[in-house]
Amino acid sequence: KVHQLSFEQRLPLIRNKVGRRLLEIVLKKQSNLIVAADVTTSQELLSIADEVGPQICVLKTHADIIQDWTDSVSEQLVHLAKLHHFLIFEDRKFADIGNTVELQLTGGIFHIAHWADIVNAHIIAGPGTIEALSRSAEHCGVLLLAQMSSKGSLTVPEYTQKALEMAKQYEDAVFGFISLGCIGEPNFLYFTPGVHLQERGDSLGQQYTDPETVIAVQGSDMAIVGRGIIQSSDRRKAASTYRKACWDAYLQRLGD
Ligand code: BMP
Repeated sequence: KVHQLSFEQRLPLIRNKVGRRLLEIVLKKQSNLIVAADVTTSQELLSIADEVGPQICVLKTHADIIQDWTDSVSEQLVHLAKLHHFLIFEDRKFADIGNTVELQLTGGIFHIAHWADIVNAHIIAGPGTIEALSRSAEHCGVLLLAQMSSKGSLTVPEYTQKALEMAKQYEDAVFGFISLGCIGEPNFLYFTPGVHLQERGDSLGQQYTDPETVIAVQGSDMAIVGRGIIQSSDRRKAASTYRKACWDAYLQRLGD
């Protein structure tokens, strides 16, 4: 299933406020590129945010791999997000019972709820996980993991279908999915990791696809690129190359 509606046409179909704000940014910057800033120091994280910021719609973080995380890191990140007009997606993959998830979202040393625009969750524990996240849906949008890019992933078609059903029950909070392409209706957005222009995979089961296949053929909306950009010697240039490849693939899909 591949949608040919434009982002302009889909914007009013999206119930969650953050999802709509994301599409406004996507349209304004002509960018459906998300960078996965998988680095281990706050200095690297902030310099990546500054370097690739102008090219991206979302910066995806893993706060728990930053060795020197403090509240000041998130404050600086939010500052850069405002400066370059991108949203922050903390890829925490919540998967516990609702009560624990609520504590994980607000507490600890990361205080994710204070700074993340987007968070995600596995559906394995049932709707309580999403219920906990949806209580902060005023400021935060939620993505559900419906499929994964890694080899041997257990997300069989029935599982993916369950993710869709759960999303429909929480449409005020859930505005999209982590999936390998379009798996449902145009009122949700589809985010795909495992995107690389050169490599086919890594030694730990990651499987890569190119932007054109993911967006134009498989019908995904947003490409999530980590090492393809992060490990480049010129990150600005790499981000610009990927932004164009992802946007051209989106235009190609509309034109097909
Ligand atoms: P890379 O492009 O360097 O392989 O990084 C991919 C990023 O996307 C990582 O941050 C990883 O946590 C995330 N990711 C993934 O690769 N596959 C999934 O199915 C879900 C993910 O969140």
